[in-house]
Amino acid sequence: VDVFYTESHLLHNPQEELEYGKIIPFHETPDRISNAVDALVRSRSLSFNLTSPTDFGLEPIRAVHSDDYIEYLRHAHAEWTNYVGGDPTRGVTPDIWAIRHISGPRAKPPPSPDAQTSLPRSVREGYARARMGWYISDGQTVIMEKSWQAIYSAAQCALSGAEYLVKLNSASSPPKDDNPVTSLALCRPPGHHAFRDVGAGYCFINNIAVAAQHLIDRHGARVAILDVDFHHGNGTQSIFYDRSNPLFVSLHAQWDFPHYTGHEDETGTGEGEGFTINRPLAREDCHGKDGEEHYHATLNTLIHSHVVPYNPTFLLVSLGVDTFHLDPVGGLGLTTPGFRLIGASIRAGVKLVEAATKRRVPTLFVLEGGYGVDDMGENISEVMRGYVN
Ligand code: SP5
Ligand code: ZN
Repeated sequence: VDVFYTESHLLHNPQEELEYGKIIPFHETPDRISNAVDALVRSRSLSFNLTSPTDFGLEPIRAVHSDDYIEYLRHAHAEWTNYVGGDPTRGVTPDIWAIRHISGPRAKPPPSPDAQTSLPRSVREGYARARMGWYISDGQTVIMEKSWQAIYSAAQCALSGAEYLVKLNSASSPPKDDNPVTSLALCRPPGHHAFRDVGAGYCFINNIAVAAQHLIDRHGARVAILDVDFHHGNGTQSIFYDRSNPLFVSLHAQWDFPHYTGHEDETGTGEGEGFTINRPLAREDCHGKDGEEHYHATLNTLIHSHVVPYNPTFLLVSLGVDTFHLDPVGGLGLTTPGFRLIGASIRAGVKLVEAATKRRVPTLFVLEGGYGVDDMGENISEVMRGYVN
């Protein structure tokens, strides 16, 4: 399995996050990826080839995110240090947030404090404070001095994984064998809580949305996104809510972060009606052996009732392994063999689409959450093993 990965993620190194009023050690740590890479390389059951991403530039990111938001991410740390008086070693840790639906249509994105140097210092300070709460919606999504480089590179990993599948698919078309066409993007920071112009839940750029949009724009793809992270992929949902391509399907824990979305009655709007599918699971229903079976049964139903009938030409999986029963942030009762089953269920669905359409369905796995640094490598590896076997 080809894996897209870069050490640039190390540049995103917050030490602490604000969690329900307490400052705690940052969960979304560099060793998540470092340990996962070690585990993949050591894996005896499957061979993983690590590849550095290609640089596709800013354009595919701008196809999903607004220019003012991208500019903010690039300058946030300098604004924090220069105007807010923030501790540069702690990084931008917002504790004010624009509640946009309350602020209403009169609320405006605050301008950059660097744009108008003739304004009084106090006004520019005000802009900088307002901006951190406008563009970031919680205190976990911390921006360090060099975070942008990691954020940008993570999106390039997802794009590279997608582009690699396009190449592989056209090289082997029509396919003679039954070999899976798949790749894995080890993105850090993750992406599925990132909106068009708001970051949240450790996410800044929505890596999977950028890859999906690129496949649609450049390759005329019909994309299905299956999100199996513990948390609802609210950013991805929001970006594509009024569209019929991509399809967005999410299976997640009920009433946990991001707290307000992911209910079954969120099904899309306008042209997108019916192309967003949510299945929230109660945590109590997912513990123990029966619980794990319940999880897999629900996942299978989603794949067979929604992903397969959509006949996607590409499948993108938001792969969070924070559903692992020992995960310190999530935890939905899944065991390591359960991750292998997730991969196998996805592959079974893909094979049905391939049989119906006589075309391969290249499948890109994009890493989202997973915080149990000792286990996540093995769990990721098991998903891939389940998929390719
Ligand atoms: C990409 C992703 O998985 N983002 C998730 C962000 C969730 N942040 C966690 C918030 C609070 C978690 N507290 C867990 C403590 C349980 N002991
Ligand atoms: Zn998650």
